[in-house]
Amino acid sequence: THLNEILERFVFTRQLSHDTRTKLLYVLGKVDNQDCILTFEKAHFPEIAIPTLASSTHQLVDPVENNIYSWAVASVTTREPNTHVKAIFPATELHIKKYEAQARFLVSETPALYRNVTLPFIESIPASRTKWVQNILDGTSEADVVLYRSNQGDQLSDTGFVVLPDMKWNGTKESLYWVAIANRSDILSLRSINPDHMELLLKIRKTAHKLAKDKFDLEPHQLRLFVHYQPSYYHFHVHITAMSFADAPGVTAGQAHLLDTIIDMLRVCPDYYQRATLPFVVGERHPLYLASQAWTQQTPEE
Ligand code: M7G
Repeated sequence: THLNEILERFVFTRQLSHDTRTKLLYVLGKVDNQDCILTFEKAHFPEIAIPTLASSTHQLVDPVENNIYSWAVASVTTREPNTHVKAIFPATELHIKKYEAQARFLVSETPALYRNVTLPFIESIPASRTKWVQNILDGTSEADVVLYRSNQGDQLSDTGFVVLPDMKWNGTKESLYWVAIANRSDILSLRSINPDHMELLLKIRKTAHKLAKDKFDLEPHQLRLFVHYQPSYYHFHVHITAMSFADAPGVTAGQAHLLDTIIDMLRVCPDYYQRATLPFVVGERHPLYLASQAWTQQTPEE
């Protein structure tokens, strides 16, 4: 279903979350009786509209004046698009739980908790959840925006990957947000990472650095490359962001693991990610939070 049809048929149910600082709103509704999540995010001012913003400003509400200072809330109507709109349709229960406002907690995942709780959870996720990844890899979707695709040789070996704009990217240099997706689907997450993957990680890092330099003149030290633990999608990928996007969603401690650290960790301790206790931030509604709580309570400490 195309986005415009979804928008036409969308029937509002309720608001899931609204970050009034980042102006990011998630709403739940129905389209043809199936769940649909819409995201509305205020866009930055387009460069071209800036010189005429004053004359595009109307309907001042609650104006205040004090000496040389004055302010109000207004409606600024430019002809340029001003809102990023996204849809997830049909949305699953897991999507709804992900975007719903909720308390976040930190779970310490021991290897035993991983084996007993996280891995069964990952295995219970239907393959259809990463259909979008397969579509990118086989060129069915987003092929026109792909920034890099490994050559044939790499694609056939285990070191192939694709780099493309992340769905979260607004297109600016300051908020650069790309994603590198491995061709192979046997690396579930950071937990699976071992020295066999070194070549892939090094190639991703090198390629990300080169692309950012070529496209935006960004140096390696102006980039933050990281891997989420837990990710939302258990098909290995690396987030490529500009350092200037300091509060990018998901750069927080307890979620983002720097690619540099991962590469270095493999050198220092090859089986680190299999042996480590890995912390992760999780929402209270996430199945992993509930399952890990239950498991920890019924398992005596070693
Ligand atoms: P993650 O760490 O698994 O989950 O990263 P997160 O969403 O909690 O960060 C997946 C990344 O892929 C995120 O940065 C998403 O914004 C991005 N992403 C998700 N989808 C469904 C798509 C998509 O269809 N296309 C593109 N280009 N990026 C996506």
